[in-house]
Amino acid sequence: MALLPILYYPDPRLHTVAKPVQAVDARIKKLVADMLETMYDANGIGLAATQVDVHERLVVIDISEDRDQPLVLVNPEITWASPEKKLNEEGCLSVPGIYDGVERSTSIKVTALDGEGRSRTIEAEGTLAICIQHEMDHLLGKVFVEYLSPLKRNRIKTKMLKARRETERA
Ligand code: K1U
Ligand code: ZN
Repeated sequence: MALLPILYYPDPRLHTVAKPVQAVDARIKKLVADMLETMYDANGIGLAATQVDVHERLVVIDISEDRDQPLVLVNPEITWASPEKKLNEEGCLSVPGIYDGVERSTSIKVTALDGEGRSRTIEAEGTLAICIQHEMDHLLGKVFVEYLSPLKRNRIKTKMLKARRETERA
């Protein structure tokens, strides 16, 4: 297994629209293992392939306290989203240190393949529903800061670019 480098906002590659995974083969299984290792190492509850510069429809999630219940979604599609929405605080491994409110459906239904290529239907609510919607936005090239006001987004962009320059100088 290997740790994969995570792209940081405002990297333009984060805005790439992912293509469907053609087959859950050895390459995808290795990518899943590497993405899980990368997500656990970064203390995240989710990671989309987009964030590691792979533009295929694949996400990994683990919202369990003991970090032992990985969920792999290949070619996920939301088939139903509740009209009821709620504002929740979100973070993102591609925008470290920034947390802000995003309105999301409180419950969703999702179809996907699992890490073995088997068909699955998932009914999610609470943190899992929020996380799936956040990760599926990544697959569409959308980062959560795009839900915020242009003023907030520009401040975040400036902060991230400054942090990157300081890291590069160190
Ligand atoms: O996609 C990502 O960047 C992962 C992201 C998922 C996410 C967190 C919170 C709300 C929606 C989606 C993270 O894991 S950021 C890490 C983090 O801030 C966090 C970790 C554990 C619980 C809650 C937040
Ligand atoms: Zn994210």
